[in-house]
Amino acid sequence: MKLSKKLLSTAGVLTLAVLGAQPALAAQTTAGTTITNTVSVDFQVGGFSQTQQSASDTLTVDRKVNVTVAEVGTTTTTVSPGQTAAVTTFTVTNLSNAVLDFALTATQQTGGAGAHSNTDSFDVTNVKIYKDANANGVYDAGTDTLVTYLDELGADTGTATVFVVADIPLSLTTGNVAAVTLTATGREGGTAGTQGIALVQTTGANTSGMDTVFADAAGATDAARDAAFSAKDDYTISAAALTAVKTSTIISDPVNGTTNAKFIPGATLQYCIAVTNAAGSATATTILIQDPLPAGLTYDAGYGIKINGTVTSGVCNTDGATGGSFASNKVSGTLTSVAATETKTLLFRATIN
Ligand SMILES: [Ca+2]
Ligand SMILES: [Ca+2]
Ligand SMILES: [Ca+2]
Ligand SMILES: [Ca+2]
Repeated sequence: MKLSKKLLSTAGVLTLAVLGAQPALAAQTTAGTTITNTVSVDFQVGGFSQTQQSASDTLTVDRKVNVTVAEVGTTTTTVSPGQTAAVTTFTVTNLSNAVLDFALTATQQTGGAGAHSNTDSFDVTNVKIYKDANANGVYDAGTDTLVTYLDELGADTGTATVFVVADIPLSLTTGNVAAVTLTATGREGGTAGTQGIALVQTTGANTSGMDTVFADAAGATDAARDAAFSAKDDYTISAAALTAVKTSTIISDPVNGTTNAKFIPGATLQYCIAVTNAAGSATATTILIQDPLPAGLTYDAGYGIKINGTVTSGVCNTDGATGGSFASNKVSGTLTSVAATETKTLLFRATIN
């Protein structure tokens, strides 16, 4: 703070008027601003006005560095095993009274608390950070910008939306969690288009120039007053857990007909492949079933293939729709979808040679 003062005459009657006083402002005064405060003193001697006296004080507003990072939304990002470009979203807000750059890092952890009362159990891969270039709050591949820092984020609540985008490995089961932490670290604004150098806090006494004070709080993994702030979000796996059961049932034979039929040559039997998805699972879709017909059997083309049928008390119903195909001695069919706890079937018939 720079002080310049003039001693005032004390004779006579003093009338004080503060000139240039500012009302309280909601917005923070920009760092580096000089504030000059001038006082004037009018007085009389023997009833005659004397020469006005004045004094002024000039100070330089110092730089308060403050930043927050917050997860957008309040829930985990639900993902499928093998999903690519899975997105978690954050906002970075510059609460400083200066335009600053913010270095961005996305880190993972091994175990420990995630962001939503859960526990980290795997790592995502191919982690990248994007800025929401078109400011629509949604990650747009090819439009939003791959970044390592936010350039020239405006003073006094300048904000940017940042996406952490990652791939999800296969072979993960429902409920697995990968936590990610986004950290934004304030840096000098430098020039536009270039990341500024690290900020240095002014140690010791106030100086006449623009000092720097770190005023940020402690976030998820950073400390208070370190020019950084961090927040967690996480990915949670919702996987399908399919099991298949294959059964054969005798329908008829050429001697007994349908009563007490046996697996003798010429007998017709029915195969049922029942696919079940476990409770709590994601719905599985486009479930391709392929069943090569073994030697000794002839496919019953007259009966055909029934798909998306049901099972009652462990017994396959013949309620599926005609579909699927038989080619190269192989039965194939695609079940549209199997939701959690649901069972659907593919059913066909063959005769014993
Ligand atoms: Ca992890
Ligand atoms: Ca966008
Ligand atoms: Ca910059
Ligand atoms: Ca901090």
